[in-house]
Amino acid sequence: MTEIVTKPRLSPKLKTERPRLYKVILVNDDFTPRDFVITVLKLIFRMSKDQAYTVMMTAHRKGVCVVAVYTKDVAESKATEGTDAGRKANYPLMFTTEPER
Ligand code: TYC
Repeated sequence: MTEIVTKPRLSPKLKTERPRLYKVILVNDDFTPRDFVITVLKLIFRMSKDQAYTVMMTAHRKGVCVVAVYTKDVAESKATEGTDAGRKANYPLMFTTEPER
């Protein structure tokens, strides 16, 4: 009978890596009213009126704006919540997610 010999791992992984973080990105469109975008940012992303205005205007001028950074699950559910809020009101408002670095 042949004996099975397993080699011990030479360099065991000692550290637990931090989970990769994901950006939530607000995408501009030509139809969603500015005030509606601000309301969604305040409700879902807990932003102040001023923060929400700045983020909305950045997306409006540049096409996109990073809203916040979360773990994958949280980023995806917040992006879906924001996009759904727009859809319910018949606006094409869109949030996407993207891994950091
Ligand atoms: N561009 C829209 C308007 O002029 C406002 C807007 C800003 C919509 C940011 C979406 O992500 C957005 N009514």
